[in-house]
Amino acid sequence: MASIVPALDLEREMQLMKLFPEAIRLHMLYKGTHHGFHLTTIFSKFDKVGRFILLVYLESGSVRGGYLSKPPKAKQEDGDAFLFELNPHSVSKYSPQDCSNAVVCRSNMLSFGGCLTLRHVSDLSLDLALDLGSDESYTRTGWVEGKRTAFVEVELHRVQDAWSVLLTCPWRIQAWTETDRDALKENLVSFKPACQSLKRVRVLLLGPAGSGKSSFINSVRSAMYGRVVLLPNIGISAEGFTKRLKCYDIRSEKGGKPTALTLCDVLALGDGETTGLTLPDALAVINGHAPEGHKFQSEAPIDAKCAGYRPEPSMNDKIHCAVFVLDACQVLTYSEGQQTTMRRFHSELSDLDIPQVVLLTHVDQVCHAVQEDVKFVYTSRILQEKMQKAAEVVGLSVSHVLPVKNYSSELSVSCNTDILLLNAVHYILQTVDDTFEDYCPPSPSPLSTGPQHSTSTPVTV
Ligand SMILES: Nc1nc2c(ncn2[C@@H]2O[C@H](COP(=O)(O)OP(=O)(O)O)[C@@H](O)[C@H]2O)c(=O)[nH]1
Ligand SMILES: [Mg+2]
Repeated sequence: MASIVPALDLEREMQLMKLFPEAIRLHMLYKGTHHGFHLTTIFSKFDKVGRFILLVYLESGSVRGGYLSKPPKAKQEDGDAFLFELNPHSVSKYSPQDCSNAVVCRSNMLSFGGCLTLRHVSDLSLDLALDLGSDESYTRTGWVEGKRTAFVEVELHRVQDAWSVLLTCPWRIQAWTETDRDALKENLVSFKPACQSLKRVRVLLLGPAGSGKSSFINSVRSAMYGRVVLLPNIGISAEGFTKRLKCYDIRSEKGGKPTALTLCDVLALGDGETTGLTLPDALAVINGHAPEGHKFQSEAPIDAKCAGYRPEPSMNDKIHCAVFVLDACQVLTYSEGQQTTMRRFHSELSDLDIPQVVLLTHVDQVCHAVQEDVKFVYTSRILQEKMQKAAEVVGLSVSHVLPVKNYSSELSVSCNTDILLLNAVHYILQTVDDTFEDYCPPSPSPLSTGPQHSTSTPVTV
């Protein structure tokens, strides 16, 4: 089933979730265009126990459906059943008025009163007909489509308790208190690279368009400032919004002293070698040749002729860590071209001994428990699976994958979101220190050996 994707878009899935008082998760059991439009096949997909949702996608674009609180049987009442209708920006729920008629199951039909009926027919190419109506069995649906309403898809989903997707013990240990957040902030403020010759740590964010690179920069700033920072660098376009090399200092607070961390945003990675950031341009940035503000152009690769080109960059002009930013919603569907590009970058950067990590964003959009509270990242089975896949996409081990939720729609910061973001930063800085230790003499100050944790427990990877 893994490769069969429900036709339900995220907006409608969220609408559906809201019909339940508790957090739920859907697991698809049947999809008409994949399994065939036969009533017997639908019946065979019901488990012996459990709750279910039947979805019918009408040709008109509306989605109608019914909820069954138990598997359908010839004679039984289902007082918890309900019908629903999902349309762009509106959702309606209809409760049963006659429980004995709420769900009716016969060998040739499955019906929710007289309002939604799937019938076996032999005169249609699909073997399945849909009748929609309105009667006394449910509160007034107002459905007027009538017999043989045209539909494009039918799906059956098992309804699961969202919490059952959680492990009993987290697989990484993380503390989630305000004290821990403050300690992580303080770690960043007081951080000095262990390598004496390094003034600042310059981190390059690499990833497909829309993966959340620019949002991460804003989110780390937000965590430091204690309020959501909105910069005009976020946007949705196929090839990405950022076209220039732009480096952002991370300050301890608004107008405060810059910390030793600089996050660099570049053109998004493309699909294959012909679009997006090219490997030679990325290497020019990593090796410190490209000036701040350089505009990437496929027809004009970075070379000595570029304005501001640094022929002999110092160690402080270079990039000290590459972060691959991947979207948890997309991680299973990145194209072969995108995956090849990322693995190629990973392999080239490994040859240069550049430390690399993977930042997995959008974690709030793949697991309802995590959406509720990001502290469930390390107990969510879904997230664990996505992190493994993210590691595979780039070619790194899971221990290098850091889940984060960027601030995207909220107007104020939250403690646990800050902790994930700052922990990612902490891990990146630690990785840089570990790598550069082999190249430079350590700085003499005892405070410079990386973040000082008093009460917080950094993520154990
Ligand atoms: N829900 C959610 N949305 C995100 C997250 N990160 C980024 N976004 C949204 O994804 C879109 C693309 O993000 P952006 O930072 O511009 O991607 P970039 O092209 O990699 O720089 C924007 O609408 C962001 O608000 C995240 O962690 N969770
Ligand atoms: Mg961007």
